[in-house]
Amino acid sequence: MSKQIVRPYGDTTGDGMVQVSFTLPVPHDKRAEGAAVQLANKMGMDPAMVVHAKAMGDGFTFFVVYGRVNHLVDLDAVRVVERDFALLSAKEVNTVVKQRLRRKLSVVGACIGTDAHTVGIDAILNVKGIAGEKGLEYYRELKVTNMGAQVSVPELVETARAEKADAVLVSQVVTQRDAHLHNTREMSAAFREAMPAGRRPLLIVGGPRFDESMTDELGVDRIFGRGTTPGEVASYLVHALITQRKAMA
Ligand code: B12
Repeated sequence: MSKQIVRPYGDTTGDGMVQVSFTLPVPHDKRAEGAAVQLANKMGMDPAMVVHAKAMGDGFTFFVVYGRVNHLVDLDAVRVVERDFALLSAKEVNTVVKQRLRRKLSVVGACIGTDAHTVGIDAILNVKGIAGEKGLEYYRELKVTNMGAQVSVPELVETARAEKADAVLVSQVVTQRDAHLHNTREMSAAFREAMPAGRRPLLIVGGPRFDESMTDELGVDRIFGRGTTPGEVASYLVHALITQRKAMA
């Protein structure tokens, strides 16, 4: 297979033009714009042009800078987590759960720590769903317990136990000081401590700023990023809890 090298595209194919945005802790004036260009130059953009600058409260300026980079992208060196399970319809999910599990599959979801961003987990769990897909509550063979926002890890473990959860779905949107990583590690450690291996529910986290390749590091079974749809999650549950488990047994 031939190596595939590409460059960014702005006005003409392969011209190397990119656009970046950032904020500097300086009031908006000419010097601030010069500072933005200096940073862009140091990032490898040359020439670099400030195309947008706006004061953001006292002493801060937001910039959009457009410029050329000389870096090449090697498509053969790209490493991503590909979907390794079949996408099933809601009907197919219900059929597999009913025929193979012979009981409802129990799912417990929450936003943990101080995180109150429930829109993402609600999109996955609530009937209304997202992107034209209904959420997991719509699936007849799934039993969903949505604990909502700011749930503590002990509360989550307790509810997972009470609901005999097959899977625990945790959302983390706030990433300040790596809160999403700390909270996820705390959660996975708590489940490992509270439940013996083999009895612990499948641990799934999701949120827009997770690196999907960090499952081992965070002690979870799967990470879902931005743009996830309920159908992908339901299909993964069937794959991990029923299809794959049966194949391994
Ligand atoms: C709406 C919103 C709020 C609402 C939340 C309301 C609610 N009930 O959720 C309110 C106003 C309360 C809020 C508050 C705050 N917010 Co806010 N908020 C947002 C905003 C505008 C949209 C988030 C959203 O709803 N996205 C839509 C959903 C559908 O997308 P999603 O969360 O990515 O979910 C999808 C995937 O990620 C994935 N997914 C997510 N979770 C899960 C879980 C599982 C198990 C799975 C499988 C998949 C999955 O599937 C979902 C569907 O595709 C973002 C900015 C932005 N445009 O993203 C800021 C943002 C997230 N907020 C931010 C901040 C800083 C705050 C505050 C700290 C502000 C403050 N100083 O008070 C507070 C924190 C409150 C708290 N304690 O958590 C920052 C976070 C920055 C960071 N690096 O962490 C952002 C990025 C804004 C910004 N640019 O600064 N916020």
